[in-house]
Formats: sequence, C-alpha cells, structure tokens
Amino acid sequence: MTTFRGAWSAAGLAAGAAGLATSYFAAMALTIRESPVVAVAELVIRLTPGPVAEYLISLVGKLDKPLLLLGIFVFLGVVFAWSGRLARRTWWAPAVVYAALAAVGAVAVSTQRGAAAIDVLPVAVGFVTWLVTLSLLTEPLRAAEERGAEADRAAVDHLMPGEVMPEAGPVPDDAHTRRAFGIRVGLLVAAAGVLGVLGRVVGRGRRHVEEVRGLLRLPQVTRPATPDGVSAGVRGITRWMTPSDDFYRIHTAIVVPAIEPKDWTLRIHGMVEREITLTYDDLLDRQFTEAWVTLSCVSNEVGGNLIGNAWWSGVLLAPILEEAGILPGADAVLQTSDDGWTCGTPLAALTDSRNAMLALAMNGRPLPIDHGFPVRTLVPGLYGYVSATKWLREMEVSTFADITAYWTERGWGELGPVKMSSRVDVPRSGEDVPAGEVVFGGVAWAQHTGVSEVEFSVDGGAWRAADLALVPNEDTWVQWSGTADVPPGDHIVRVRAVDKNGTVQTDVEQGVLPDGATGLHARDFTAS
Ligand SMILES: Nc1nc2c(c(=O)[nH]1)N[C@H]1C(S)=C(S)[C@@H](COP(=O)(O)O)O[C@H]1N2
Ligand SMILES: [Mo]
Repeated sequence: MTTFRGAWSAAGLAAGAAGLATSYFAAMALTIRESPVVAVAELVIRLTPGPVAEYLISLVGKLDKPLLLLGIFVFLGVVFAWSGRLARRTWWAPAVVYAALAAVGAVAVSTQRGAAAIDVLPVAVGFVTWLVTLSLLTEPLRAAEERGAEADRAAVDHLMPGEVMPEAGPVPDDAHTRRAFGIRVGLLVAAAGVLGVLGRVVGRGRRHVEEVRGLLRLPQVTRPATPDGVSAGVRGITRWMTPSDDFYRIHTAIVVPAIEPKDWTLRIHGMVEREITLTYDDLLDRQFTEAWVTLSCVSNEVGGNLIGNAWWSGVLLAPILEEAGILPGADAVLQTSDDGWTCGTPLAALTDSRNAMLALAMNGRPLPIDHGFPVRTLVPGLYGYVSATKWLREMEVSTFADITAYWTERGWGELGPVKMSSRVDVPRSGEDVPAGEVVFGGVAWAQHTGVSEVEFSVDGGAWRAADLALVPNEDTWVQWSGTADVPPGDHIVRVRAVDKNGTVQTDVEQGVLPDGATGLHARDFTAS
C-alpha cells in the first residue's frame, strides 16, 4: 500500500508555520504587542526562578533571548510534525494538540501587563489556521491512502492459495497526489512568508509611531484633574472619567493608521475662500482649548457601554474654518480619515459656540493610536459616526446634498445629534441585595443640552427624583443616585432623564438604526 509518511509530517509543519504567520500578522495588525510566541517566551522568562535564569544567562550571555525563542520554535516544529502524523489516524488528535498550544499562548498574552481581551484574538486566529490548513493539506493524502488500501484489499482478494502478495507497484495517481500536495504546501508556506513580512512592516511602522508618541511633549496640554463633586459616591457606578485604556473603540480599519506627527497634514478645501493646509506644528502654535466631553456611539443600545468621558485637549475648529472663509450655501463638512473613512458633519456644529475641536490629546496624553493619533475631530453633542473622525486628513466644506459618507451610505441618519439617555449601573444586573433601603445609581447624558433631572422607578411605581452629582459643563454625562425601600423578592428598576429644555427621555423603544436607540433602561435585581 502506498503511504506518504514524510508528507504527513510536512503537512503538520506547514500548517504549524501558517498558524504562526497568521497569528503574528494579527498581533502586528491589531496591537502594538509582540506575537503570541514572544508572549510565551516572556512568560517562560517570568516563570523561570531568578537563580536558574541567572545561571543560564551566565552560560549564554546576551544570547539568552534568541536561544529561548529558537528553543520554542524547535519545540513547536517537533510538535507540529508530530501533529501532522497524528492527523493520519484521527482528526481530533491534532486538534487537541493545537488547543493545548493555543491555551498556553492565551495564558501568555493575557497575563502580560496591560493585556486586553482583544490580545487573545491572534491566538484564536492561529488556532483556526492550524485546523483549517492541516485539514486542507492532509485531505488529498488521506484520500490517496484510502484508494491505495482499497487497491491492496482488491489485490489480496484475488490471490490464489499459497500465492504471495506481489510487490506493490506504483499506484498510477501517486505522482499526481504528490504533485498536488507539493503545490499546496508550497503555496501555503509562501503565503505564510508573505504574511510574516507584511506583519513585520505593519508592526514596525506602528511600533515606531508608538515610540514617537511616547516621547512627544505637548506643553499646552494639562493633566486631567477630575472636578470635585462629579462622583455620586456610590460604589459600582461607572467611573466619571474613563481611562483611555478602557475607552470604547469603534473603527472600520482593520490595520489602524500609524502616522507620525511630522508626516501629518490637514487639508481644508471645498466651499471656502482659501484652501488651508495645516501641519501638526501649526496646531501646536495655536491657542489650545481643553474640555471634558462625553463621546458616544450611535450603535450604543439603551443601557450599553459604547460611551466614555475624557479630558480632551486641542485646537478650536471654528476659528480655523473662519480663516478659510466659508462660502454661502455650505451646510456640511465631509471629513476624511487617513484610512479613507468618511463622515459628513453639520457645519453649524463646527462653527457655533460649542467646543468643536481638532483634538491632539486625550486624558492629558497625546491621543492613543487607536483613538486617532495624531489628530482627530471631537464635536460635543454629536454621535461619533458623524463627527469624531480619527486619523483626520481632510475636511471638505460642502452641502449635504452633494456628499455621502461611510455610514450614511449604509442607511444611517445624516445629522446624528446625540439622544438623551440614562443607565442603571447599580444594582448590577441580577444582583442580590439586602431587602430594605436599596441604593440605586448610574449615569445619564444629553451632551450639549445637559441633564436637569434623573428619575427612577421601582417595579413600575412612582418616579422618584434621583440626586445628581456635579458636572463641569453640559457636554458630559452625570452620575445619579437614590435610595428606595424595597421588600424581599424580585424587582425591576427603570431610569429616565429630563434635559435642560424640559424634555423627558422617551420610553418609546427604538433600535440603534438609523439614528440612535431610545427607550428606558431597566435592571432586574433581587432583594432578600
Ligand atoms: N477614521 C475613523 N474615524 C472614526 C470611525 C471610523 O470607523 N474610522 N468611527 C467613528 C465612530 S462610529 C465612533 S463612535 C467614534 C469612536 O471613537 P473612539 O474609538 O475613540 O471611541 O469614532 C468615529 N471616528
Ligand atoms: Mo459610532
């Protein structure tokens, strides 16, 4: 019977390499971190007892890390080849091996300092690649071996008593199978190589920009000082200031732009008297403005957390647009980002008295790359999808009649003013609290209008006025709190806000499409 002994190992090795390549690329594209393999190396270093590490380093000196990585790769090579051979008998044995490797990778990346949930994604990508490529590669081998086994059985059936099995002659489609297999392995290894190179390029650019960002000093930017009284003093309410690391992130880019400030320009053109191109240094030369502003996403469901509040520093947009000289008839600005994303912003919101700005810093530091470094737009009172362009490159003054933008082309509303909303944070969903006096709390927002009252109701009873914490302006969310006497049993609490125009938050339920969700947030809890 024909076998492809070496081929099964080769398939395992090629699949293994492919998974390492995709996970490396994903890590480079998604984060500034190293690949999962490096995370594992770091984990090994962390777990190695100090004296042992010192002894090893005394033996190999500066080669310690390259040798460690080499060791990991050799180990992986052996395991990959072995899992290829395992695949010859059962499909699940290599899957178990891959799962074990992925588990080690996942532990390594998620125990790194400052790890986020997304850091595990490259490991998952590698795991799926292993499974898919191994089955793609081994499928023709399996088919050929089965044909071979059948041919052998047929031959045995035809033997005369006492006759011996003739030497197995070459099965005619062997050569074909080998060639097809060779081509698959070759293509896969080539693709892995290309991905590896791409990952390097993407990763290097981003790491460099990350370094530049780390060294940047913006003299006009002050550290965030949380104003007094903004906390309602109830444990469990979302922090009033959202740390940048915890701030929600929404973008369509798979590989986010990495732009050095020295390479950044903003071109303002269209219906203007004179076109303007601004550099990063031009912005640094201007008067800075700083403000607490709550940014929210149109895709935030009632009670959702696609919302955050930060201290933003930058340059006011209104005077810049005035310098350009807006021509009569314009009512929109089409913004374009470095990655080609677009949004149409109502011109009025950029030129009225609100703090519409080109933001350079978030929470006292240059914008994180994921939040638009080096420059993004920020417009209080509008959802992000019509205003908060990250990696901003271009502003074309125009009319809504003449433009379409990324999300409006996909059925979302043109103007995008933020809808008033409120949320219960305490008690937590399904929480068991002692019966009697129960503490409630959460946040409410109506950016650029301001919240004047928040009310909550337990089990559909009367609306009770909540206490509001302080806010520095009308552009941020506000924390609310209150207490009510609650008997033992299952309960539900609802919340609603009233804005400074006296409008009461509607209880009419609407989904996020086309222009933001409405309805009242409710939480179930149990008192006992
Ligand atoms: N370049 C670019 N800018 C963008 C987006 C995008 O997809 N690409 N998404 C927008 C949307 S929908 C929102 S809600 C905000 C989110 O900003 P954040 O990721 O800093 O929270 O960015 C906006 N700016
Ligand atoms: Mo959004």
